[in-house]
Amino acid sequence: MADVKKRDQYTAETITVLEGLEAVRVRPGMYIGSTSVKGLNHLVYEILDNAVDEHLAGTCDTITVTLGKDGSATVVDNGRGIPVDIHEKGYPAERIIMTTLHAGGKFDNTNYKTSGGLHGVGSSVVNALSEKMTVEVSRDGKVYRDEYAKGIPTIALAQGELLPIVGKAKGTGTKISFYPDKTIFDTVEFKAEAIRDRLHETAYLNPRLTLIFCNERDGKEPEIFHETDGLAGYVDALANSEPDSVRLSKTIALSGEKDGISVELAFCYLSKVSETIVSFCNNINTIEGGEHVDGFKHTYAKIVNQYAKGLHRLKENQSYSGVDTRQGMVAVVSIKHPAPRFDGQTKTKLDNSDAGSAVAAVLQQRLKHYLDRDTRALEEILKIVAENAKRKPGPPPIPGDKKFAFEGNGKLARQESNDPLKCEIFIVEGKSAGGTAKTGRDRRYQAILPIRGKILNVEKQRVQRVLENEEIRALINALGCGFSEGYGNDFDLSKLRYHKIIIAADADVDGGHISTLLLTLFYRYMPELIHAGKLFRAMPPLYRVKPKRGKSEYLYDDKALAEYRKQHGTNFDIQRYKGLGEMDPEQLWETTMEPTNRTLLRVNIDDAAQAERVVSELMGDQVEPRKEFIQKHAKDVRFLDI
Ligand code: 1YM
Repeated sequence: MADVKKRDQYTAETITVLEGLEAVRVRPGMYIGSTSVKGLNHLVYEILDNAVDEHLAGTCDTITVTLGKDGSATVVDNGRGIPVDIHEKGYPAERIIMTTLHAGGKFDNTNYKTSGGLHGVGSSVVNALSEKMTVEVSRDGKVYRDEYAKGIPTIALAQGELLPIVGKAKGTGTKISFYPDKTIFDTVEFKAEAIRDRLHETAYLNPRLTLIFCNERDGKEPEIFHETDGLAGYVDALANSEPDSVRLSKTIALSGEKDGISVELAFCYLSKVSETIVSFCNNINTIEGGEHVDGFKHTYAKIVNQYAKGLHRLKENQSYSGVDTRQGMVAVVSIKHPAPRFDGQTKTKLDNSDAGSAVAAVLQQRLKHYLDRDTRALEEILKIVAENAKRKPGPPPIPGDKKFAFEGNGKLARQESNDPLKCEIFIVEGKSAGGTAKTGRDRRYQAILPIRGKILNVEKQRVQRVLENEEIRALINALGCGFSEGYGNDFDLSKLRYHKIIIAADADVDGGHISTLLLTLFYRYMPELIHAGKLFRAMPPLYRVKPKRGKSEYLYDDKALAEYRKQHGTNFDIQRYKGLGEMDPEQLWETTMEPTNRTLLRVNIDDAAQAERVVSELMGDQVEPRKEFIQKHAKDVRFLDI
C-alpha cells in the first residue's frame, strides 16, 4: 500500500519535470537568450560552465570540447563524474539533474555560482532543447550511460535501478554529447570561432586548466589552450592584438582576497588613446562593467595621485583625472563572488557593492606593496600618466549647447513628433541618398541625418578631435543623450530622442566602411546605446528583378538572386542598385524605410573584447589587415556583425 502511494507521488514528480522542460521548449529565449546561433552556442557554454565549476572545485584539470561532423557537440571533463547513485526520489542523481530545472547544489550561496552566465540555468535546459543527448559518467571503475530525446529519458529504469554500465573506466569524469533540436533553433551549425575564443578566454581565467578544442568539421588539428600566465598572459595577448600601438609599460599582475571575494587583475599601458578594461565575475564576462570595474578605476586613480603627490610630481592642489590614469591602459579584472547579482540591459553589469570594496582593498594593499618595491614600474606609470595629463583635451561640449545646436547646422531633417517612442533616425551616407531619404520618409516620425564621406576614424583620435568633427557633433546633438568614453556619467540614455537609430549605408565596400566607422563611434562613446538595443542597420535591396510577365520584386542579397535565377532562368530584367541614391524616394521608402516591410539588423556587442579586436584591426594605422578584412568580407559586408 505504502509502495503504491509512493509510486503515485513519483508520477506526479515526473509530470512536473516534463512540464518544466516543456516550459523551456516553449520559451527557449527565456533560458538561453535566443534561438539564433548565439543561443545555440550558449548550449555549449552551459555544459562547459558545469565542467569549469568542477575545475573550480579542485577536481578537474582538463576539458575537451568537440564539434562533431554529425552536428553534435561533446564536452568531456576529468572531474568526479556527475553522481549516479540513487537519489531520494528513486532515480539516479544524474537523471534528476538532467531533467529538473535548477537541479543541483549550484544555486545556493555556499559555492561560487559560475554556471549559467546570463540566464542561470544548466544542463537540463540543454537537454530539453536537444533532439538527442547522451551522458556518460566514469566513476568507481565503471562507465554509466544515460540517453534522452528532447529532455525525456529513452532508457526505462525501474525505481531504484542503476544506470546501464557500458564499459570499464580508467579514471573519473563526465562526457555529455548533444544534438540541438532543429525545430527550435534557426540554425544548428555552431559558430566554431566563438566557441574557440571562449575556450581560450576560459584558459586565461583559469591558469591551471587545460582546454582542448576539436572542430571535426574543419578537419584541423585540435587546439590546446593552457595559459599558465593567467591574467597577465591575457593582458599581453590583448596588448599584442593592437597592431598600431607599442607597449609603454610592463604588465603588472596582482591578486588577493577580501571578505570571501577573490580578486585578480593585470594591466599594462600601450601608446594608444583609448582604454581597454575587460572584466569578469565568476568567469562571466561583465561586458557592462559594474562595481568591480568602478572600484578598480577609482582606487587606481587614487593610488597614482598619492604617489605623484608624495614624490612631488603634482602640487598639493593638483590631481590627475581618472581618464589621465587610464589612457592607453589594457586591463583585465576578474573576481570571484559567492553571490553575484547581475544588472544592466544585458544582465552583464555586476551590482554587488562589496565587489567594489574588495577590489579597492586588494589594490590598496597589493599595488602599493608592488610599486614600493619596483620603482622602475612606478616611474613608468607616473611618466605615462603625466604625458596623458599634458595632452588633456579641453572640456567637452555640453550636448544641447547653443553653439552645437543641431537646428543650427542645417543638416538634420527633423521629424515632427517629439515622442522618442515613436521616432527613429536614419543616418544616411551621402548627399544624394540623404535627399532621397528626406523625400521618401514618413516625416512625422522619421528624421534623416546625412553623413558626408568618411567620418572621422575615432579609434585613432583623442576625444577633443572627435568632438571637433562636424559630422560627429551633429550626430551626438541629434541623439540628445551625450557621450562618454566607455561607460560614463556624461551619457544619459533617458534623453535619447529616438527609439531606433538606423544606419543606412550603401551595400558596397564604401558603405561597409562607413558603417564600421559609425559602429566604432557608438562602441567607443555610446556603448550603452548598443547594449540597450537601440542601434540598427538598414537592409536596402541589392537588386530589383522583373519577369517578362508578372510583378517586380526586390532581392536583398546574391543568394536571393541565385534562387530567383533557378526559378526564372534568364527570362527577367534586372536592375542592380549601387547605392541608396539610385533608388527613387518611393522605392527607398518601400524597401528600406517602411516599418512594416523593411528588415533591420540589430547591432549587438556580443563580447566587448572581440568587438575591440575587430575594431582595432579594421581601424588601426596598419592598412594591410584592414584591406584583408574588407576584401574578405566585401561580399557580406552588410552583415558585418560586431
Ligand atoms: C561535461 C559537463 O557536468 N561535470 C560535473 C558535474 C557535476 C559534478 C562533477 C559533481 C558535483 C558535485 C559532486 C558537487 C555536477 N554535480 C551536480 C550535483 N561536466 C559536468 N562533474 N560530484 C560531482 O557539486 O557536490 C550537478 S552537476 F547536482 F550533483 F551537485
